[in-house]
Amino acid sequence: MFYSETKPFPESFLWGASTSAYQVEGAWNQDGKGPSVQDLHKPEKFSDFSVASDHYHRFREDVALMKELGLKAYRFSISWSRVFPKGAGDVNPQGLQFYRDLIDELLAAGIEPVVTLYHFDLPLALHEQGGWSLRSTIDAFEAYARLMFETFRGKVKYWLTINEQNVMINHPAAMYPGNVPSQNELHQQNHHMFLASARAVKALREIDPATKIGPAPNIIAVYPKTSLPEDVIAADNWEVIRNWLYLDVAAKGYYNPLAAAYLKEKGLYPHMEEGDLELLAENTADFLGLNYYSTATVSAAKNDGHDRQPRNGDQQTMVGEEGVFRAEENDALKATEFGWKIDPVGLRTTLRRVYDRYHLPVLITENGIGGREEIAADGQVHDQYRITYLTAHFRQAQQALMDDVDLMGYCPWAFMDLVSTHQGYQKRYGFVYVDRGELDPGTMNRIRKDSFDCYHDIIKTGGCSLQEN
Ligand code: BGP
Repeated sequence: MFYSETKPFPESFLWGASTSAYQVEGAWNQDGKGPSVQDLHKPEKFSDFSVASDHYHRFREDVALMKELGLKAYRFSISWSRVFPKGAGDVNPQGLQFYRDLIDELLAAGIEPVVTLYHFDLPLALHEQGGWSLRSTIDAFEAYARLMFETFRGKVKYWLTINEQNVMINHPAAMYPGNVPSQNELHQQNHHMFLASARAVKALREIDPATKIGPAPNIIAVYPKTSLPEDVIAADNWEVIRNWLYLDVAAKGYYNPLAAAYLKEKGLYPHMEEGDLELLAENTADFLGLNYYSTATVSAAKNDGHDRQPRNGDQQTMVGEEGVFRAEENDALKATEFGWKIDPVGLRTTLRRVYDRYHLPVLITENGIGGREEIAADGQVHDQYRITYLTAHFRQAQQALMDDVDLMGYCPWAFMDLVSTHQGYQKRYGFVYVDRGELDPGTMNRIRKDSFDCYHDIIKTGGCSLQEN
């Protein structure tokens, strides 16, 4: 649909940027921090998370750059094991102080903190006891969330519960170095994470009722490969299993019936205790965060032993499931150098589908493009490909606003270069370049990329500069 005139972004729009604790902070064992599951990763060719972008020591310089960029919001996560080194029990005062200082620095710079409680970095001590397979981890999460809500009452207005719970269930390898749980166990863990989020929502309503909270799953529109009705229904099925299972619990407070039918058919429906469904029903989200990078294209399963392909996928490279769907290439779309399909219109489609289902405000908590980059001879970093990617996506977000989607804001991934989940610093995402090598920490100097200036202009003009280029 074409509109005769482009409407501006609202004044209150949260122009933001994202990071997560373990990918950016470093200082993995300093000032009393306990290890998380991510600290077990020791890749030979890629950076681990021990130093990362050294944000822990340089956060004031980084916040000054955020202010210069013009950010209205900064979405980051708290490292649970920096605050509770063993996940539960004793609090690490220095860990808590780091987040007090960071949040105060942001507020002094006029930047709204949007804080994720848990972004892939379960405290190792909890993991070793059984992690999300145990209901005691729900109690630990609630205690952690309560402390955060009490500590930052009146300062943080937007909380996110769990980052990409659906990715942790569908692509679990990155969360469980060396030992991926069975499908049954994963879906039991999934249920426990739903309960943990609902307990956090309940706690926030008691502690700081004016503050808003929501989930941050990875949500993408799923397309049928052809107009064959069998392909269309396969796309519907996969969209329900991958997306709506997660958002229905968070937003509506119940298991999607089709997703439940799938889980029962596969023998994966979780064990529930009395009161679980009531807890979910009574504690739903105020808004929906979503991470969007790409779309998926699928065709009907043949149930012939070959539906599961390709064998290895990541969060954006779908792997088929026997008897459910086949993953397909979308030949209409170009891909990033890491193979993720680029689909700005898919962002508009995704936002419309989400808003149509839930009628809740939506915040884009991640979206961006990763690529190999280096400092040019002129000492600058020229990332025109990121400018092209982001401006195309911003324009589609604006179209979604015109479609009447209640879009609160947009936090591209990432504010600065950080360790990617699979490719270290070979895959960079930031507006700010971090001068470090893959294994060599380098100078850690921060360099504004060309996309920094472009995003600065977009924010400054409230999106008007998007019409100019
Ligand atoms: C999301 C994660 C982020 C981030 C991003 C880019 O799934 O929430 O933590 O890593 O994807 O992914 P990658 O680092 O694999 O390129």
